[in-house]
Amino acid sequence: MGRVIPLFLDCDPGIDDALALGWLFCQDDVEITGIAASGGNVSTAQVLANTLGWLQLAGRTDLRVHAGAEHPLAGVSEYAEETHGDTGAGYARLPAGAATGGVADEITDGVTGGFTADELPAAQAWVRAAHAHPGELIGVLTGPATNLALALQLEPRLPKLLKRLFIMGGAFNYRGNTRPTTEWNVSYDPEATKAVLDAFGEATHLPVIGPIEATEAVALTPQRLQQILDRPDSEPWSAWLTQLAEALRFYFEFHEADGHGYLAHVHDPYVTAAAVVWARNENEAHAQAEHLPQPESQQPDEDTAPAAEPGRDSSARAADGIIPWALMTEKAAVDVELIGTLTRGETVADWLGRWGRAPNVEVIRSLDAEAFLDHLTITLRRGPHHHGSH
Ligand SMILES: [Ca+2]
Repeated sequence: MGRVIPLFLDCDPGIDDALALGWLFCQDDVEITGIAASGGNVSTAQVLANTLGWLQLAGRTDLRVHAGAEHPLAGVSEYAEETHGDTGAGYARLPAGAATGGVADEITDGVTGGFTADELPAAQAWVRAAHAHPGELIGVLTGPATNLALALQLEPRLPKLLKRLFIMGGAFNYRGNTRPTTEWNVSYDPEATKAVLDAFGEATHLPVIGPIEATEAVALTPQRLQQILDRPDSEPWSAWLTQLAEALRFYFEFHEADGHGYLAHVHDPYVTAAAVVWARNENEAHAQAEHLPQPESQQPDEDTAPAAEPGRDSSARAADGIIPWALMTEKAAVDVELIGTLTRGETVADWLGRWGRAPNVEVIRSLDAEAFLDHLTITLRRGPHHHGSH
């Protein structure tokens, strides 16, 4: 196992957020330093309860969950119950988190209540995580950017303190999934996304954004889900997967009603996995460089890279700097439309450099969705290695 990767996840479970959490539970070398859960798809209290429920069901009550902002920076919340169900977890029945209580009936034997959110609010938790791991922390946003924007007000050096930020969000020159040209996370809090993108242009590694025109390719089908579920029974992971399947059943139906077919676009696990595998590749490239006999030599080439560890997915290219599973990325000056009466919340990339601004984001333009889905299927089917050792 390589170096431990400290990671802070800011999410809004949300069905594909739950998949991102599940993928993270299966990574032995990731230290989840904190999880921010905030409103967006449903209320913050409900999202908090969902997050605690998914963690409790997986036996991960060792993790710290922080309540995020109640409302976007501009103050008006719009929920999306039609997308993720009334509770934000589709048909899944999660253990009732003690944070709010009464969300769902207790469903599992032997899982006790009392798992509550950490007292520290999400914005402060971002700052604490960055200070605890200066230059090392991977930040992942799979919900609105509100908490991170608030954290930047507390600690403007966050872009320098993080190793890299990965964002699921936006739609570039593409039909939206919320309003005609907007993606949900950005549409919910455009001011927050703008504040984050403006600030993180200063980062050593430009933030990476996975917009829906790229991530929609990650379409999980009932056949894929069956491959994940077709495994030896082992608690509590089997129980976790059973509820995930219930959540996805709702998501399949939603996508079918929306004209996409009986499947689910799962944006969040891709961006989360890309963040971790990128950090892993970076660490390996550095370790490799330190052991080269000629320190003046440039980056190691792929031929001399160490053999992949057993179980390590080889579909994500190992070359330094490449975004895993991405086929094409593009660095650009990106901004967010705040005023447009029809287009508020649209992400705008200056592909031709007409603004004369330096690029502030690396945009994923296309990805190898089948390779990633293979990886996701294998990972979730295998489950966590060291469950219960925390
Ligand atoms: Ca999400």
